[in-house]
Amino acid sequence: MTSRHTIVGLAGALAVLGLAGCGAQTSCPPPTKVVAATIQRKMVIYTGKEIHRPGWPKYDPAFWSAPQNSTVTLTIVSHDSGAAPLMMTQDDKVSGTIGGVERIDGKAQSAVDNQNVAHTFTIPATGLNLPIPVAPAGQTVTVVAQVRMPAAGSYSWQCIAPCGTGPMGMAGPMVTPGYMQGTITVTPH
Ligand SMILES: [Cu+2]
Repeated sequence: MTSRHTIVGLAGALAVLGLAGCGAQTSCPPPTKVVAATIQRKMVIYTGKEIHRPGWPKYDPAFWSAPQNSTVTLTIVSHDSGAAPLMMTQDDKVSGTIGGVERIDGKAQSAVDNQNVAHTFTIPATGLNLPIPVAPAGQTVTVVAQVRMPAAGSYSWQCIAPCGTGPMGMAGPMVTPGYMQGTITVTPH
């Protein structure tokens, strides 16, 4: 009696799981697709004063990876209190995020006043644009956005605010991988 009850109980459990009877058949449905989890990525914008670094503003890390179709909660913490207003003012708008917003110190925003932009995190190929506002002097500002990863591949990002060196602010870190540009690698799984 005890063993029969055990067998019935196991069959019931398998039926609940949708596994009963599928072992030797070829017509079973494919296993349920695993939904990609939300993963966390964090980048810090240093200006060269915080720790021992050259005096160029720098995203750290500038290179990271995430699985395709995953949702990345991207947190960008900036130490930079210097403004670098954009030449194309439409670039002060948030685009390419889930919900069309970014959270600036917890508050949902769809744009940053252009005069208050310090950097951007921009992936031209996917239309992602996150304007990063200036931080209060001696403090940080935190921007959080949810981003759906595209198909597997290599995606260049860059800051499009003229925060670099040279007469136009477009030289030095702006054209140096690892500073104001880098690469996101989207992996197949
Ligand atoms: Cu920048």
